[in-house]
Parts: sequence; C-alpha cells; structure tokens
Amino acid sequence: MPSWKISPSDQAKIDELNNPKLSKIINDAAELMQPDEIWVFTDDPKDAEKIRLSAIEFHEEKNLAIKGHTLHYDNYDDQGRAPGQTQVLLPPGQKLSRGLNYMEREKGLKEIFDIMKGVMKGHKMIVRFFCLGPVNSQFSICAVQITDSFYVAHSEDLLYRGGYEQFKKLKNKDDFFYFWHSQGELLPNFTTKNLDKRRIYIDPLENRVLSVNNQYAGNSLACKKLSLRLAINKAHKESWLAEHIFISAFYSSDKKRKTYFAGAYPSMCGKTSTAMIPGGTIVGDDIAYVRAGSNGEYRAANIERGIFGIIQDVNAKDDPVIFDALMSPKEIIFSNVLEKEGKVYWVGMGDKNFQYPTKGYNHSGDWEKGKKDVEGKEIPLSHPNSRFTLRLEDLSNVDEALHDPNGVEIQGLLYGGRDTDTSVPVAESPNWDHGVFVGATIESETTAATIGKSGIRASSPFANMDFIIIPLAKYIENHFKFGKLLKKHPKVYATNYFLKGADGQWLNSKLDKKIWILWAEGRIHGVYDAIDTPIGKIPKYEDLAKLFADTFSGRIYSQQEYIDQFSLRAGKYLEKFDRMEKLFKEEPNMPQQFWDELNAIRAKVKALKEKMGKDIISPFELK
Ligand code: SPV
Ligand code: MN
Repeated sequence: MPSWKISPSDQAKIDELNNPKLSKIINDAAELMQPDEIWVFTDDPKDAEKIRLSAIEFHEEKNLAIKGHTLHYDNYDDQGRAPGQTQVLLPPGQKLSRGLNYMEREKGLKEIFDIMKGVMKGHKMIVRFFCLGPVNSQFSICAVQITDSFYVAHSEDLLYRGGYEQFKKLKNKDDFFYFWHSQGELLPNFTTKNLDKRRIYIDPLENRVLSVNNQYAGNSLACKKLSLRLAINKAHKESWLAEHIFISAFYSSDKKRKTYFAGAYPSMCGKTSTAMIPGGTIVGDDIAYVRAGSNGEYRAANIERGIFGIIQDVNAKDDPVIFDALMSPKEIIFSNVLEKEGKVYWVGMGDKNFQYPTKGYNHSGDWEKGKKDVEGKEIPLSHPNSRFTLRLEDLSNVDEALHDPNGVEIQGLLYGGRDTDTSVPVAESPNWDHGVFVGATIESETTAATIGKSGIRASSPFANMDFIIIPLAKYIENHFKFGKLLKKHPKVYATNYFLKGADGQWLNSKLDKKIWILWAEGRIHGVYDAIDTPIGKIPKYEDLAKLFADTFSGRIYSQQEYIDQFSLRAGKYLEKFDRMEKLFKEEPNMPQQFWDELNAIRAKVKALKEKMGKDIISPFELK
C-alpha cells in the first residue's frame, strides 16, 4: 500500500490519460518524495481556482487590497537563478561549454535523489499538465509539472496553457517533458529553509528536470527556464530553434503596416520594455520556439501565455501599459516587493515627487529605510529582481495572434546587451550570417537575475548562454544552418540602449528604443536608406531627426546627439572582437562561418580606423 492518499477522482484523471510512462513518473515521484496526498489538476478553470486559493491557504501567497492581487516571497538568498547549484547531467565523457556546470549523470542523480528523499513529507504533491506553445500546434511540447508549491502551480497557471487535453492527443505517448520540484522544508515565513541543499539538475536523457529546495521562479517553474534547457536539446536534434526571445508586432506611424519582430536580450537589458513599446502589440516576452515555415519564413510561437516581468522601474511614464495593468483588479502575483497595509511598492514606481514608504515588509522581513544586510549593504525597498506575474490577455496591448497554432512570421530580429562603451544604438546586419555573428557575440553586464556579483561583462550568445545544454559551437552552428532552411530571412538588428558618453552619462532616454524599432520597421519595408559601415548599416541623421520629431511631438534630435550615439568607436569594437576571438577559440568545433564573419568585420574596422587615422569616426564621415 502506498503511504500517500489519492482520491478516486484524482486517480481517474491520471487513468484517463492512459499513458504508462506518465503513470509511472507520478508514482516514482511520490515514492521518492513521500507526500501525504496527491492532487491532480486538469484544464478545468475550477482546478485553477483551487490552486489559487490553496496558495493563500498554505501561506505561499497573501491577498492584497486590490482584488485578484497576491504577494509571494522567496528566501532573501533565493532571489535569482542559481547557476552554481544548477547542473546538467551527462553520460561519462560528454562535456559542455564555458560557464555551464555539468556532472556525470549517475552521480548527479544519486546526489539529488538523496536530497529529494522524503522531501514532501507533510506536503501535497500537485500534478499539473501544460502545453508549451499554442494548443494543437506543431510548435508545441507537452509537459508535466510535479511540485509541492502552490505558488509554482499558480504562477504556471498564469504563464502557461493547460495541457491536460493535449496529453490525451499525444501521438507518441513518451514525447513530453517532466519536472519534479519541491520547495523543501519551509521557514516560519514560508520561504525555503535549506538553500545549501538547493539543486536544479537537468537530465536531458530523460527529458526531465529535478529541482529542490528553491522557490524563485527561474529555478522552480518547470515550464520556464527548466523547459527551455530541454527544448534547446530537442530543437538541436530536430532542426528548429528554442530561443530566449520576445515576440511583438510594431506598426508604421500611419498604422498601415504591421510587422512582427522577435528579440533576444539577457536579463535586465530591456527585453520586456522593448516587447511592450507603446503602440505595439505583444505575443510574448520571454521564450519562443522557432521553425522554418512552408514558404521559408522564420515562424515563432510563444511557449507562454503570461509575463513574469521585472517590476523595478515600471512606472506610468516609462511602461504605461504594464503600470496600468498592475494598478487594476485582475489576477497578478507580485513577488519580493515591499508591502504596507495591503499595498505594494517597488523601486522606481513613481516620479521624483512620489512618497515611498519608509517602513514595511519585504524580502528581508520587517524593513525600514537604511536597513543593512549581513555584509553591511543597504537593503533596497524592493529586490532589483522583484517581479510581477500576469496573463498577457490581461494587458491592453495583447496581440491577436497570441494563440495562433501557426505562430507568427518574424521579419525583424533584434539583439541587444548592456554595453556602455562600444555598440551604436542600432545597426542592421547586411545578411543572415552577419546577424548570427551579432547574436553569438551579445555581451552584457551581469545583473541581479543571476545570483552573484552584478556589473561584470559577460558573453551570452543569443542571450541564451545559461540554458545551452548542448555544446555552444553546435548551438551557434544551428543558427547558421537554420538560415539555410529560410527563403525569407528576417533582417537582423544589433541594438544597444545603454551607451554612455565620455562624461559617464546615458546617451539615450529609455523611450528612444521606439525610434530604433521604427527605423528598423521602415528599413524592412524599404522606406529608409542607410549608411554602410563595417559593423552594419546605420541610420541617416535626417531619418532619425524626422522620426524623433514625429514620434515625440516635435522633439529636436540634434546633430551632436547623433554624432555621440552613432560614431563608430573603432577601437572599442576591435577590443570586443579580440575578446570574442579569445573566448570562442576555447570552444571546440566552432563553425567556420563564425570565424569568417569575425575576420571580415575586424579587417574592415581596422582598415577604416587606419584610413581615418583615428579611433572614433563620426557617422557624417562615413557617408
Ligand atoms: C530572465 O531572467 O531571463 C527571466 C526570469 O526571464 S527567470 O525566470 O529568472 O529566468
Ligand atoms: Mn528570460
């Protein structure tokens, strides 16, 4: 007799799927983690409501003053993805690229199974089914989440499409991802206690991830970054791509043209705010599966149906659509923000006259202004990686194609990092391979979404580095190869919102990104000429001046601003290419196209620098 309870109706839900592998997985999970009870959920909205209420009943979330709003906390030291405790389990002898941990599969399984043994004692084991991607779509993958966290299950309900009915239709009954998660023992404040035993182990051989002693969504939510890792492995074998990209439609100023863009940006580099540029419509802000369409077009489908977004600096001026949504009654989970009397507050939510509370409760417990952590650092009012979770359909700018089983055709691809001293705000790649090189060489300062030091320059190919569980060279090669499957290549744009001038001041305002996107939109439709430079095609002054004036009610864009922003910092670009050469030389079997691009661009930048006899070349001299 099993030691756990399961009601006949919950057992019937499992039996109805008639899937021996699935039944075994559920049984094995219970045998290992020993919950008191198993609760099984279908796609029925009543089930979702039960999960939402349970998250409150078991204190993983609390109600806020506005209807539908709840608040969740993660442990003070569980506020971001934990690469140090994340391992990919590989057969003996297999290796991964720089920065990614891997260990021998058998050893890793033994270690994590030991930690997971009995970890659900006294807890309920939740079984949920999801569809990663639109239902009834060739893009999509079925997934089963097993967890003892109602916060995790609730978040996934906002973020993913129900998959119970999809499981019934599975052609190959073994073809799904599965995830076992436990938040582990909890502290009196209902956050994970044993962070020293936090583990996130990815097991590509079994298409599963095992995750224990954590709550932060990037570690716990199976369908998010855990499934992205498995999808990259699967995509690699099946000639499609699993990307860390947003999808949005942007429109010409007369609204006559609608063009879908996708974009890859590492955490905290403006991805969500690009996806949410006022005037556009959004399909997704984080992860998409990409396939070549029947006409050779680049098609992408959002695997999610919600947003787990960074809340810091979301305010009425910079992110009006999200801000409005966050202020009105609807289902929203806030995490790791400050609470006072049922209201939540976060850094950057108001203008300079806004009265922030000086006391309240946040991820550090009772908080008052000036409170310091154990290292003596002041604890901000909200964590820089504090977040909101909501359904895209609750946003006023949701795109009509959100659930289209065919995905959408992408005509523009945007890549960007956090780069204060090198790249121009926008440059168009002359061809696909150049674009792959741009994506492969994204660099960014590290941010608070990853536990560890912030502010160090890190390379993150396609903003996907943390999730590439196949050799990096293979992943990059797949992008070059994918270009061969396409007949209509999207135009690729390198963007940079973080450029600073010699005085250390930002050269752009936050809203300027709209101009770069409108320029790209116009380029795709043949509206603007461009200046050819060794690093790609850059905008002409007149076009930008008109775009700034038309978009921002007559704002004057000066020639000096243009010169400061679009001068080619040749010396800095050459430094970047040298950094990239050194880094990628360590990768065995890098595709030759990568080196061809690097060598060709570098030679052109060098030649230009020598011809002009200077390090920084004004765009007016490049005409
Ligand atoms: C990101 O950091 O890219 C996120 C949040 O989307 S996380 O779930 O932590 O990956
Ligand atoms: Mn992300």
